[in-house]
Amino acid sequence: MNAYLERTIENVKSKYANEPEFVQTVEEVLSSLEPVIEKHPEYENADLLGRMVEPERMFTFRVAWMADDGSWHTNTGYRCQFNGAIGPYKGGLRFQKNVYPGIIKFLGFEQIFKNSLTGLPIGGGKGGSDFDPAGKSDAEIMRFCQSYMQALYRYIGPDVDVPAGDMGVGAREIGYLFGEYRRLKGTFENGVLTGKGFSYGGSRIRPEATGYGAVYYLENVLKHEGESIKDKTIACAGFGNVTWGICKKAFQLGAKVVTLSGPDGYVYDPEGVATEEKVNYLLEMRDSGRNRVQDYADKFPGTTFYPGEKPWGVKVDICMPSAMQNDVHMEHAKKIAEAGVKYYIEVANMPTTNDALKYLMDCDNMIVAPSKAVNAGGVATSALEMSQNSERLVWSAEEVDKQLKQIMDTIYNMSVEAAEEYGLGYNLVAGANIAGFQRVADAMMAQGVF
Ligand code: 2IT
Repeated sequence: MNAYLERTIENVKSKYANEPEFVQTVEEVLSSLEPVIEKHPEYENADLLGRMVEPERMFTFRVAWMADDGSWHTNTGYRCQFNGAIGPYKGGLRFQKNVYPGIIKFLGFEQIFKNSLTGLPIGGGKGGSDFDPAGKSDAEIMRFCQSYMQALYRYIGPDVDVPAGDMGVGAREIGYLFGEYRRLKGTFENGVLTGKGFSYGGSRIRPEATGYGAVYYLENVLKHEGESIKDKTIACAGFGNVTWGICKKAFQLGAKVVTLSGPDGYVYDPEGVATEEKVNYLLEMRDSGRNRVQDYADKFPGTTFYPGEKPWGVKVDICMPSAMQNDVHMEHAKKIAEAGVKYYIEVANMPTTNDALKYLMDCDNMIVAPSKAVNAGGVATSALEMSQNSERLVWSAEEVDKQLKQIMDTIYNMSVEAAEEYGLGYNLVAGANIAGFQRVADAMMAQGVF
């Protein structure tokens, strides 16, 4: 391997041994970049890679909040402003018990390249808290969000850093966060957050965008193989916002999502999540806060619940891991290959361990697409929301959807072309890393060393 590349990876490995998710994404991205680094020896002198793996700024803050019983609790808030070379920092907030710097930094690092791939002017950032939303009342969520924003508001803004949702942060939380920002600043700067409700500056299609975008990307992959999405079976994981969007679009296009998963196991629905009632039920499941996928099997006859198991190994045409990081390990990858799956389309951020991803990419007849390209429709539509906010305009659903589709087609084409340019053949994983990297690298080189 290129010595500079290898040294950068080794430095991150030894420095951040206690942040394995961050090390994992750095290894995955950087190891794709060998031909680019070989072609650009000037990067080493400017320590471009060393700077790229170091966040421009990252901070923690105290978030104290009162529970309904009057007791006080304290959590850690995070924001990582990873790379601002091509635009204001942009990326979601994740509220989940397991959040720690390694999770925020892996998500932030992925976000840099994903945002770059959209072709829009957005830098990479991520934030969140180790707050556990499970079982919290609406009033508790509101007080937590208000306290969180009291600590964060000075450091964000429509031209500075624009947070959005991620796991545990949906339209409700964004509403409370925005209300507190507006109250503190005394200005209506709705471009400071995306994923807002439609009544105060949210974009049409933003809730659906990540799932829709993933399906638009998938259609490009299928087209390359001379196939169409109609009648295809898809294994999804999770049942949250992203999986809901995939189910909705797949249903519209005549494909069937036959599995969903949760912390309790997975469900198999041979008829697919392919009625309006079923698609809408996913929203109910999410809003119930029960975090149980078994509820789906209990509600719809003819479906089976497999407690404690994952859907990897079910015979389908397409796997779309859309739940969370490191959901698919080597043992699952082998089962996916054995089941004769032809398309492995990552959707969640880093859903595959690095060894499992390499295994799947090396399988004959398996096409692998990386999440940072496939799920970029979400943040791309956030950038469209920012555009509408700054222009004080509202675009129709058709207009946003049309732009989303165009962006996904462009991301796919740019990835294909970048891999080909460096002699890597049809490699969507390396292509996305290279295309995403190149734009940020050019901007950083142009702006001087800091
Ligand atoms: O992972 C992601 O891209 C997101 N959670 C969405 C970020 C955004 O700013 O819309």
